[in-house]
Amino acid sequence: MYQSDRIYKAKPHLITRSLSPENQETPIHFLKESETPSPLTFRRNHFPYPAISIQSYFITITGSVKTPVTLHYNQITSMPSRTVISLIECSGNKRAYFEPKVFGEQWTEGAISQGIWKGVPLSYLLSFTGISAGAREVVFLGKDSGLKNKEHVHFERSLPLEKALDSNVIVAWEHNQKLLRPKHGFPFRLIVPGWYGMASVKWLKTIRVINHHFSGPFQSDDYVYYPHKDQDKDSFPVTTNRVNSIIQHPRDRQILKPGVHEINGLAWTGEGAITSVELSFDNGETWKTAPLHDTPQKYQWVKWSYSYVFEKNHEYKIMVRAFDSLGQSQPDKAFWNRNGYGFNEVSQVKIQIEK
Ligand SMILES: Nc1nc2c(c(=O)[nH]1)N[C@H]1C(S)=C(S)[C@@H](COP(=O)(O)O)O[C@H]1N2
Ligand SMILES: [Mo]
Repeated sequence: MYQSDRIYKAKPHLITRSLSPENQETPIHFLKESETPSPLTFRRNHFPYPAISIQSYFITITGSVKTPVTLHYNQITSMPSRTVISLIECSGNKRAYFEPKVFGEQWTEGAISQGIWKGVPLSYLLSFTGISAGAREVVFLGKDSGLKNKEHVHFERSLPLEKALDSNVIVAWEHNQKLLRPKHGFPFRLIVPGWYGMASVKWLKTIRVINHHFSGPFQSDDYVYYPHKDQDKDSFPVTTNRVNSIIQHPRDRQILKPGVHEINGLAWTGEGAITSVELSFDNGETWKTAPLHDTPQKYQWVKWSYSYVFEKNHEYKIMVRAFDSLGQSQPDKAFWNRNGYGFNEVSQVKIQIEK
């Protein structure tokens, strides 16, 4: 290291995909912390940021409930809280790697971050209103809105009642022990551990219990797996995160010196927990188990690493696949779908070793 590197210290920045609405990736290869700092947490928005006034901020709980309620900011933040450490991954993460290519934000590997979220369990909020017989889903409306298919709509999504009542689903107002930042949903956002990011509705305004199936544009057009290019048959909704991994070091196409190098990265899944991570140096013929750094926790990524001796004047392909407790693993070939969700093909980097 040159002396001046210490003075002009380089820091990671977000990787920009678009500015309005703001869509930026986390520089995930350069992060060592298990909680992504707020400024480096990825940002995924469908509309411009909404204007928020805290004095007049209420959340309304309505629909198929016994007693509808309107709760002020201060009422909610003084409720019994719970802290959940959870990653959030956009279902479009790694979309850029689909073949054939698909339309949409061309995320590489950084539409994922992990944080400490504090808030009140949604089930506690719903205990105030009670739930009417026949209730099926809970709909969450965000304050942000704009034009979609020529109609003015809010970002709005539903959860099946059973998932909504899971004690890990919270209405959060803190991220990494600080007040939630405006870009991540201040004053309140839903956190739905185990589901792809679209479920974690930001700038939460209205909670509506319904006795039928919700079908808004962000529920029934977007965030649906369409396996065929030209027809909608066999479609099904995007819900839980697929088992997945990333190689943080070495980076793809990096040139390294001969000798021992540590290969490291992250592995995660939706429901269930990571059970093992395997690496292959021979195009998938044989696999070696990589030690995990911690006992895998539900809803959190786990770090893994593996040391290997690399010979001079050689090219290597390093492949990585994770397994989870539900018996799922990363496939050799991604499940192609028209809108490009849930890419979790076996991870790989190619590296070159100097002469
Ligand atoms: N109100 C609202 N909530 C939203 C979105 C949005 O555009 N509006 N985007 C969703 C999607 S697709 C993702 S991946 C996550 C991203 O959360 P972040 O920007 O805090 O990282 O928020 C979700 N919640
Ligand atoms: Mo997303």
